[in-house]
Amino acid sequence: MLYPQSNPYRQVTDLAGFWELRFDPEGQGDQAGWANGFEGGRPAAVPASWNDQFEDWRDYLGQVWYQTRFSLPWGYDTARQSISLRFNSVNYIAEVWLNGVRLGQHEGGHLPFEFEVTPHVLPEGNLLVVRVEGELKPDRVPPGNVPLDPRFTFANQSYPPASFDFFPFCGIQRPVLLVAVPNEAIADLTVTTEISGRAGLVRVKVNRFAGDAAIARVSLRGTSVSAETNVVNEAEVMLTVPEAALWSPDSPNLYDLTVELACNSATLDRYSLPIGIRTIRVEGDALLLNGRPIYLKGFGRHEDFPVTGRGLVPAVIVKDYALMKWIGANSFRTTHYPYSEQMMDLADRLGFMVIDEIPAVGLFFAEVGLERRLSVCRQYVQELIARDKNHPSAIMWSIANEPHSRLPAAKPFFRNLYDLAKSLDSTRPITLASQVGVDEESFEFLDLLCLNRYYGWYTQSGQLDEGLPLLAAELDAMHEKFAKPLIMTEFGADTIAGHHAQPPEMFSEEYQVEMLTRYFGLFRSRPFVVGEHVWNLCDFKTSQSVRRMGGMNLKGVFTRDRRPKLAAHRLRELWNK
Ligand code: BDP
Repeated sequence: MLYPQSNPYRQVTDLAGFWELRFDPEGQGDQAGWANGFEGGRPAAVPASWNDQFEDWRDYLGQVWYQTRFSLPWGYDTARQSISLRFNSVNYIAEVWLNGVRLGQHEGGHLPFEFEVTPHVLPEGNLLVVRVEGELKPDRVPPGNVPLDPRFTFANQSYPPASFDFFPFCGIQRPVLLVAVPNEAIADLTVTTEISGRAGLVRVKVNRFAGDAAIARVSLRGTSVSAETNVVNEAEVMLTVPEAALWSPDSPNLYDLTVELACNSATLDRYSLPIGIRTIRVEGDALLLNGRPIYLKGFGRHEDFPVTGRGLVPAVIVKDYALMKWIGANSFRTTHYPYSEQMMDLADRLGFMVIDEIPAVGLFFAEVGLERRLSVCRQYVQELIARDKNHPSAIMWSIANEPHSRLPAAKPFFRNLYDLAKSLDSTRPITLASQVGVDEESFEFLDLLCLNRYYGWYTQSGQLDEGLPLLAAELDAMHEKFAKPLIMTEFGADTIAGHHAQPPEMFSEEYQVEMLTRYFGLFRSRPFVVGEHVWNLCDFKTSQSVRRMGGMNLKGVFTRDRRPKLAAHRLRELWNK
């Protein structure tokens, strides 16, 4: 799935703006035919979550209707082009109508979907209606409203009752794009790279929508490297780049790959894609980038900001990368759902390694709804790999965060997802972030271990002296049992900015510093630990509960408005040593 772009053969228009929105708690819109348009909407910004835009619907997750009108921009031509609508992210279920024609629906909040609209779109006065619904349900992923069970404490005690620890923001949260491509367009590109001596080998698979035989010319701008092949539906070429400038966090070199499709000397289509030449693999106890051991320093994060909720805010993306660079991080995990395409593009450009996670947080394995949860997760794996497979920054797939894996059904569930992911992409390691550690049976086949732990916080509270040896013992036990490298994907302490204590006490800035410093010391003494991701880059909004003062998770090293706590300065020292 190629991200839309504009060039002499393609066109993309962002439908961002003030749409109209109507909350529909009684479900009257279905009977009243709001799919054909409705009166009485209030202005709502798209893209953005709806929750923080209004003071009267913050916790509402039920049905809402959005609508907007648009004209076909100059240059769009339904006779010669295929026109589609692409939604980058709508949480959670979206159903879409154009001019009263139902286009389809999509489940899942953080991955793109599109509908072809060529036969339905008018030159002027198009009416686009989207029904969105974000209820928390046990058979959705991520789940919510899970029946009472003491093991699922977030679900028991929080409002809204999510089975995960971040606010369940809803709405049209990323851009909606009107896209035109030529009828015979390039449908997809798949780029994989290898290193041979000092050369880079770039394999490019070209897929086309229907059309007569054409020639695909593949080249790297600024080099003399190119190749061409005949293509009807699918074809592959291999480029050899002598003296290749590899992609890595220290030097995130990108090449501009251009694919041009031509027939009888007429160019039909062109697509340009920044690519990085790099390899990533697990060998023994090490994670190797370009054949050399690499250590991940960074964070779990959230797409979260006041007022816009989980909406795309490009300035916040730039700011977060600036803070991560300043502090010395080289990586992050897309906790707990895929981040925007824009975030991934900048990771490529700025040199961040990304553990790319599907939105499978809070998974549980009770039989009811299990099959449905699996099929939704399979859909997520397919959509994520289709979206992000060409990013050099995406170094690993994560197929879950903290599943409640103690039931026997967990292992076959993850085996299924692992096999699917491997069949779609054999080049990247696959993992999950575990809360059951040594009992996570799926680590027998997953490529690498990821562990989340809060010794000195949720357990051994306030007693790092007690907690650290337990963590050490657990790391060793996991290494002993699975003999694979391990990334510490979460650890941290809630910290009230400006609250101080000596001796360090929970919630003080000093305690966060003390905990992170001690954890780091432990990781350095275990060579099989290949990464440390602090929880969290910034404070972030959650549901309300007794564990979340002000409906906030305060484990940020920066505040929600991106100001450093003491720990930010400490991490900067440690990571820049
Ligand atoms: C872990 C979860 C993460 C939470 C964190 C915490 O993976 O989403 O926010 O704990 O409690 O269990 O702060």
